[in-house]
Order: sequence, then C-alpha cells, then structure tokens
Amino acid sequence: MNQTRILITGANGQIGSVLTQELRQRVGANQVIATDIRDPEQKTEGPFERLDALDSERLEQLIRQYEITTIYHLAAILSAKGEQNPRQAWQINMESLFNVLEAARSHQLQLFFPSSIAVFGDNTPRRETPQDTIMQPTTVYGISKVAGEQWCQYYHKKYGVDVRSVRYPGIIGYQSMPGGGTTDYAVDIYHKAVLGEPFDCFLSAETRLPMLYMDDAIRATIELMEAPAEQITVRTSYNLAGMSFSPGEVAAEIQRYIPNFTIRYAPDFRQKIADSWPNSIEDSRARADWNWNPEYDLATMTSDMLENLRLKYEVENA
Ligand code: AKB
Repeated sequence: MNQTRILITGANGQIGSVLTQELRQRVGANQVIATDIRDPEQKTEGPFERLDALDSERLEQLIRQYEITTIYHLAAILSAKGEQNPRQAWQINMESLFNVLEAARSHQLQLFFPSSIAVFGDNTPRRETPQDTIMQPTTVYGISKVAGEQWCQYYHKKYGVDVRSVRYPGIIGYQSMPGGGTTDYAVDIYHKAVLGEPFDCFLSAETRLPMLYMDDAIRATIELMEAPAEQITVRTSYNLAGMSFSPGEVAAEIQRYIPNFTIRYAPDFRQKIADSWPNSIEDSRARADWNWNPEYDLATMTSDMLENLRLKYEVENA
C-alpha cells in the first residue's frame, strides 16, 4: 500500500493551519505538503509550497513531485468576503474545486471538500436543520458550496472518486484567526475579552448560529477521512453539529470569567446572511455512519479558549 502523502490547499487559513499541524503529528511532518497562495507568517516544520489553487498545472506538478495520495482542499472565499465580489468568489471556489476533483480522478486520490451551513437559506427549517432539506442559499459562497457538494457526488458516482465532505458550522479556535466569514465574531470576541477591550459585534445579541470548537472540527475531519469507505453513505456533505449560541450568550459566558467585559451591538450586512442560516443542526447521519460525537459545549470551549489565549498573549508580551 502507498504511504499516505497529503497535500493541503489553503494551509495558512484558519482551519488549514491547525489541520496541517495535526496531520503532521499523525503521519509525519514530511508527509504533509502545506500549500497556499501566500507564504506562511511563521515557518513550521515540514514542506511548504506556494500554490494558487486555480493553477492546475502547478497542482499537477506538486502531486507528481510529492507522490500525493490525499488532498484536503481548504482554499476558498467565505460568505462575507464573497459578497464583495460575487463573480470572483464563484470563480475561485468552483475552479479550484474542479482542479482538485480532476486531479483526484486522474491520480485516484482521496479528497476532502469543506462544505458549510451556508448551503442553507431563508426557507430551510431553522431548528435542527435536517441532512436532506431545502437548499436555496443567499450568498455566492453558499451557492458555490451547494454546487460543489453536487459535483463531489457526481465525481464519486461517475468516476469512483473517494471524496468526502462535512458542512462546517462556524469554527472557533485560539490557534488561528478566521477571515471573511459571518461567524468570525465568535473568535474575535475571545481575543478582545482577553485583551481587556470592549467588543463591537456585527450581529445582534440574539442571533443563534451553529458553531464547533476547533479541536472537534479537526477530529471530525480526520475521523471522516479515516472511516472505512463502505460506511460513507453521504457523498454530498455531512451535517455536523457541536453547539449553538448567540453573541449575547457567549458574552455572558465570558463575563463569568471576566466580569467587566463589555459588548456593543452594531449589526451590518452580515446580519442578513446570519439570519438566513440555521439556528441548530441535526447530524444523526454523521453520528451513525462514522461515529461523530462532539466533545465541547459553550462552557468547556470558553474555559479552554480563555486559558489558551491568556497564555498566547502572555508569551507575546513577555
Ligand atoms: C462563514 O462564516 O462564512 C464560515 C462558514 C459558516 O462556512 N465560517
């Protein structure tokens, strides 16, 4: 059997940077090729290659050079940023997906494609949103994820590509910063709290959204990819749930540790996006097929976030 050799696109991003580290620990630093359109801010152990995910020739060259067996395709334009230039977001998200799907087909690679709760829209049932339901998204990012899921299933059915996917909710972690998403506030708020600053929230106090702690998100991704193929019954994308909370609820949880923390609400264009997304997600297929089970809730996540961010800022200021 070929040794696992992994290529990650968007490896400098919020999820990509943490996933790269975790995979390197599991399979060896040199077995994981981190790629991104920009150089990383900090050098990490293991190979890094510049790759614009739109450049199929360079992708092909790296796959051959490193004898890649698996791709995690994390490069994408997210929901809020995508609305600033919808055509460009569509082009980047779709063309880069075609590049990795084609590479997976011709080299028989395993492929991970991140979908999102953004596939749902205004007329989707909001509470406990089911796996199979109405998907009429309101953002170009959401449209690209619905189309992407369908293309993944197509490549699986037509060409036998082993492509797997989850619909990520908002991801919260202390290790990295998100960029261009609607759920980004839920990371920023912890940083401001630890720095002793007030937080201006671009969503209203009661906007409840599905969220997932980074540790759970990374574990879900790897567990899905490592599950036996016959257990994978969904080749579009799995619903995935961790917790749900609103800005008001997370602020109250933070105030248990930092009583003088303050939050002000100034909803902007992202409010409309958030209002079109589910409040909570029903993820029984992921639980049944590959034993998904989240470990963190709002309370345990908040305690871990605050502890780790305090350490991080202490080290930086030391
Ligand atoms: C975003 O807010 O755009 C992302 C997502 C939910 O996919 N975090």
